[in-house]
Amino acid sequence: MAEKRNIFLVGPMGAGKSTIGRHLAQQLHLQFYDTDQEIERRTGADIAWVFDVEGEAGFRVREEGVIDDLSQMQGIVLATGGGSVISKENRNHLSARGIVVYLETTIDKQFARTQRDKRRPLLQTEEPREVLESLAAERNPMYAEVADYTVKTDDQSAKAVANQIIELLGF
Ligand code: SKM
Repeated sequence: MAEKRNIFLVGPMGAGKSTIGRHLAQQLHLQFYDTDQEIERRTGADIAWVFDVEGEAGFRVREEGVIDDLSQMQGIVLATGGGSVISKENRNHLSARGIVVYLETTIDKQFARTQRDKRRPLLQTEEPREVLESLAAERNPMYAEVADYTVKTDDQSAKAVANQIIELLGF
């Protein structure tokens, strides 16, 4: 049987990776995974707990393990955590094992979509917008570096973005 290709979605918190990923997987009859959800499933605790107890460093170790395992599968759509790209090992695995799509968005949209979301311990601060801006400055070049394709998610529905990706990739 021909090898089934993977689609890996990268981008910041609030870019719509999980929602768009679900649409993509459904339309292409691929399996959908989300690294944050997989970390929670394996740990039996939520992301906030992992950050509290193990710190960000502990969370990143778990994230690397999950990305290494899931990216070795075939025929999946994977929504990666917003900080996955800071690890060179993650970037290498993603580029080598699938097609990487960067979902680009504005700070305004990110801010609106991440308010009250408890899976974002980095944003539990007085100044979440400033945090989003500084993460963007650090990480946007890394999303761009690892990406095979870049798609803007601002003005379209998740379904429309998924359709755009399908067309772009020629799936
Ligand atoms: O992986 C989670 C976690 O809250 C950290 C994060 C980040 O560093 O941008 C994004 C989320 O998807």
